[in-house]
Amino acid sequence: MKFINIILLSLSLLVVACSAKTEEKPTVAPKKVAVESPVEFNADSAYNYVKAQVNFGPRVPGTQGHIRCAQYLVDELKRCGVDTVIEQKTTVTAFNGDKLPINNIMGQVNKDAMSRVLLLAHWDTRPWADAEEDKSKHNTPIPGANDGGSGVGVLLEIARCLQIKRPTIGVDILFVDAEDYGTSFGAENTWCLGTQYWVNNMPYKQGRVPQYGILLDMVGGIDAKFHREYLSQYLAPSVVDKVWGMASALEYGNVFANQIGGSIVDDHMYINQVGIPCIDIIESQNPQTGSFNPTWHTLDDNMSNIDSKSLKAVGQTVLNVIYNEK
Ligand code: AHN
Ligand code: ZN
Repeated sequence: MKFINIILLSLSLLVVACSAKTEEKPTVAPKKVAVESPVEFNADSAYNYVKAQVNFGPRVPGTQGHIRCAQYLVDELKRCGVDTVIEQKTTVTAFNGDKLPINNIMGQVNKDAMSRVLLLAHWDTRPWADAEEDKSKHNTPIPGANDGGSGVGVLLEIARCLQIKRPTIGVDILFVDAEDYGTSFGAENTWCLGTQYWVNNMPYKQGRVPQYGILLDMVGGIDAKFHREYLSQYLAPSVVDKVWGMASALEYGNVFANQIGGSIVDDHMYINQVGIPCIDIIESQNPQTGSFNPTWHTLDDNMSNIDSKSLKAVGQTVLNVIYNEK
């Protein structure tokens, strides 16, 4: 041990001596520091926001859990000091004829700013665990920790951070309903019913439409990796570059993979259709499944499969993108 230490010591002295000869710079290499974050995104806080939602039970439109959670989201946005909260309530019809009472909830920060960014996530949860192998479980609602809870949890924590330090631009934090009442058999527009209603009834005053949008969907999975989702890359490449570039600068390149991923029918598709370039941060190339996170539409989508590290990487990246806008 002693001997090795002496070798290491003499080696480092040699390195110091060599570098002193070739350059005037200090011999201690400056530690590579990641981009400074104006406000620290608190992953524990985000985790607790996810847990609070899961504690309401499934947030299936028309259920008590759904009604109680809506009130919680409105109250929490207000507690975070947003300028206004808009609740957009209506009834939509699902593919199977079910009438769904829905509520799209939007909190606005700097509500009069002309320059704005839209951040969104769906807050409803799927009434069917139809990705379970055991068919007898297919009609049980999922807990929706990752699918429903995670995106909203990250956005609530971002709302809390934006109160600590106000951004220059305006930020619209939108929780869309009835994303997950769709069917794989048939038309793709059976999904994202809340967002489809929203794009046709946007509550924006003249000129206050956001310049771009970022959708967070299932961002809390264990060891989550986010590839550049295919539609996002095609429809809003500069937004993808902006977000993946920030992630890389923050040294989250291991979480935000610089590769094209699968193509997902999701809320961002409808936002793009009304001329707002919008991307989707979502796992679309999970190594176990080749697509979504393994807990997707199963009863394992619970708190034990939520990873604070994933929430942190996504939350800090998106938060810094916001602070970076002039
Ligand atoms: C489809 O399976 C067509 N879209 C999935 C979007 C989704 C469901 N995100 C969360 N749950
Ligand atoms: Zn889902």
